[in-house]
Amino acid sequence: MDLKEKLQSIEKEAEKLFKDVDDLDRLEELRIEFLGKKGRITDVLRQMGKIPAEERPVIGLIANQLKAKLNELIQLKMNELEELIREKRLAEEKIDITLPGAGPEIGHYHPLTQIINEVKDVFIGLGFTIAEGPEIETEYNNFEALNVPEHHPARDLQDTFYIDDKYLLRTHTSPVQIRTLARQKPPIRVIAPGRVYRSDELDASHSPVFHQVEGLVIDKDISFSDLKGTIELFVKAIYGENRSLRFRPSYFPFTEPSAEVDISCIVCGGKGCRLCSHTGWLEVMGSGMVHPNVLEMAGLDTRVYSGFAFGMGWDRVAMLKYGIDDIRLFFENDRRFLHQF
Ligand code: 2NL
Repeated sequence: MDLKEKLQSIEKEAEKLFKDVDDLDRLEELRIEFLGKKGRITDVLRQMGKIPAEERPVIGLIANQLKAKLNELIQLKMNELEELIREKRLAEEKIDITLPGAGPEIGHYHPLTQIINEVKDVFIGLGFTIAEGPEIETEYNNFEALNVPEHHPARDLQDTFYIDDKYLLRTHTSPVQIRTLARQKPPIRVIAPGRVYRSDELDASHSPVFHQVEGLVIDKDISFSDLKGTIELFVKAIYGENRSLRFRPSYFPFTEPSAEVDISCIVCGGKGCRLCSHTGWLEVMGSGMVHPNVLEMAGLDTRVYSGFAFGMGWDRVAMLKYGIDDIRLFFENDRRFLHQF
C-alpha cells in the first residue's frame, strides 16, 4: 500500500469511527489517535523520506487536506455532542412553572390566644374594657376583698401557691377587678383575662397554670336579668346561636345569689353522651350578683350600687370549641398540635 492509499484508508476508517462517537472523551481519544503528535497521519508523514521527492508535495497536500477534514469532523461532532448534553441538562432542570408554589409559611396565634380574642371581641361589643393585673398578688386582693373567709379551703396551702404570708400567685383573675374597683367609680364594665395558678397535679383536665376570664359590671339598678341577658348573649356568640343554656343555683363566697351556667352538650346536643356524663349539659361558667360585703369593702354604697360578676376557665372554652380533650397540649407547644389551628 503506498502512502496515498494509506491516507485514503485512514480517511475511510476515521469517517466510520467518528460517526459512531457518542461522548466527548471518546472523541478526544480518536483525535489523539488520528491527529496527535504520535498519531496515524503523522506516522504516514514520517514515511515521506522513503518516497521520491516529486511525490512528496502531493502526499503532503493530501495529508493536510485530511487533517483539515478530520478537524472539521471533530468540530462538528463536538458541537453536536455539546448540544445533546445541553438538551439533556435542560430537560433535567426543566421547571414546571404551572406547579403551585410552596408559599412562605406564615405563623398564627396560639389556639388559646385565638379564643381569648373572640371572647374579648364579644365583650368589647357590649361596651366592656379589658383589664389586666399582676400574677403575684396580695392575699388581701385574692381572698380577703372577695369575702373568702380565713379558713376557706381555697386558701389552703394545698390549693394555693404562697410566696410568703402576704403574697401569693393569684388563683383567679378576680383581684384584677378588685384593683379596678379601688381605682374607678361606677359604672364599671370590665373583663379580666389572664394566667392563674393552683397547686393541682397535672393531668388531662388540670394544670397548675391555666387561664381564666372574669367579668364585672357595677352600676345603679343592675339586676339578675342583666346578668342573664349578658351571659346568654356571650354564650350564643361563642358556642352558637342554637345552643340552649340554663342557670343552676350555686354558691361562691363573692356572689349572692350565685348561679352556674350550663350549655347543651356540644357533642350530643342534649341527648347524653360521655362528654356530658349523660346529663346533656356542660358546665361552662360561674356567675352571680356581687356580694354586698365585696361592694362595701370596695367602699361602695350598697343602697345605690349593685352588680354582677362571672368567671370561666378560658382553656376549657378553647377545649370545648376545638374538641381538645387534654389541657396539657396547650402548654407543650408541639408544632404538630399547634399547626392545626
Ligand atoms: C368560676 C366562677 C366566678 C366571680 C367569678 C367575681 C369577681 C368579683 C366580685 C365577685 Cl371582683 N365575683 N368573680 C363571680 C362568680 C363566679 O367564677 O367557676 N370560675 C372558673
